[in-house]
Amino acid sequence: MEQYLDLCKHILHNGASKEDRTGTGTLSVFGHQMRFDLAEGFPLMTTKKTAFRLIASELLWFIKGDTNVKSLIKENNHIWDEWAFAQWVESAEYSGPDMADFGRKANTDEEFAALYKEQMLIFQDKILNETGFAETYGDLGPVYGKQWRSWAKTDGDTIDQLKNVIDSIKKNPDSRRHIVTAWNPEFIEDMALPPCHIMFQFYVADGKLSCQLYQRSADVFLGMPFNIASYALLTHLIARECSLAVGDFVYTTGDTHLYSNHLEQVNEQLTRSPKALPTLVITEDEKSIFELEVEDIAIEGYDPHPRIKAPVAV
Ligand code: DHF
Ligand code: TMP
Repeated sequence: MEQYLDLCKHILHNGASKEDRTGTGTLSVFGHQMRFDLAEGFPLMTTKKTAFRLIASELLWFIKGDTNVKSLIKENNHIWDEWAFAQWVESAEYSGPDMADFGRKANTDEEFAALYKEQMLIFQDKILNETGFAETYGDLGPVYGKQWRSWAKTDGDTIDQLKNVIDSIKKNPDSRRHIVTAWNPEFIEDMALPPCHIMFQFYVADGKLSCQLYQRSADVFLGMPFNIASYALLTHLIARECSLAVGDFVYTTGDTHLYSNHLEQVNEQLTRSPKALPTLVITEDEKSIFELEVEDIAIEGYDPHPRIKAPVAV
């Protein structure tokens, strides 16, 4: 994971100051690539404790074609809550205290942060318990799961890109067309957040499966550790499905940024030395990639440095 620490240093030294949609401000570079040999270990951050359970449960949520935060919240995974909450507090039906600009204000105004926490708890409770609520406000729109599993065709039919790519890897491993794309221009405006990890391609050589991801926008401190581990896990799961060994995960990013309120945390992380990488264990032999549950997937030998908290820009 030296590559990750090198990228952080590179951005700190060479990043351009850029304003951004969230009003937080970033240091940013454009166009970057890393490569992880998955046979050398599972690339989960060791210089900062990273919640593998959340990464696995989010990936399985994509794989199942789900786009509603209800199932994530049921698994005690709250990484997508803010973007569903935004839909609720901006709706005509919401009548609580004004939550405009809640993402930024919750990080800067303590009094507001308490109000926000209270509304978020009410929201989570409604998602889990109020009939019909999650259907309206928990759905993030046609995001990853929808595009991966049921991309809408003009004739009304749908395309299962994930099933198709598995079939094509099995039938024609040398193909140069093993592609899945989440960027569907027709539906971008209906999504709670336009996809960040946009397109991935598989490649087979010497009995090994490699994967390259293009990510248009990368929050290097918070999102990137999740994205690296998520696509490493996806590559393992697809390789298992196709009876192949794992090769490289090639990670290409566009706007690659450190938020201005993550700099102290990054500097803390840079004082730490990477440790041995953990290994991935799938405890279930019979289930296909479409049937696996989060309990079937574990990480062994993970002994990271402690967690470093940072606010997420909404
Ligand atoms: N927006 C921004 N600005 N950055 C993101 O990384 C991001 N990621 C999204 C949606 N929108 C985003 C989806 N993935 C966290 C990690 C990944 C993620 C969303 C949130 C996160 O907050 N991680 C924290 C807390 C995890 C926990 O609850 O334990 C972390 O410390 O890793
Ligand atoms: P943007 O849509 O304005 O680019 O904002 C999205 C932010 O979320 C940006 O900081 C990148 C970050 N992000 C990740 O880094 N990884 C992810 O998987 C997701 C969903 C978002």
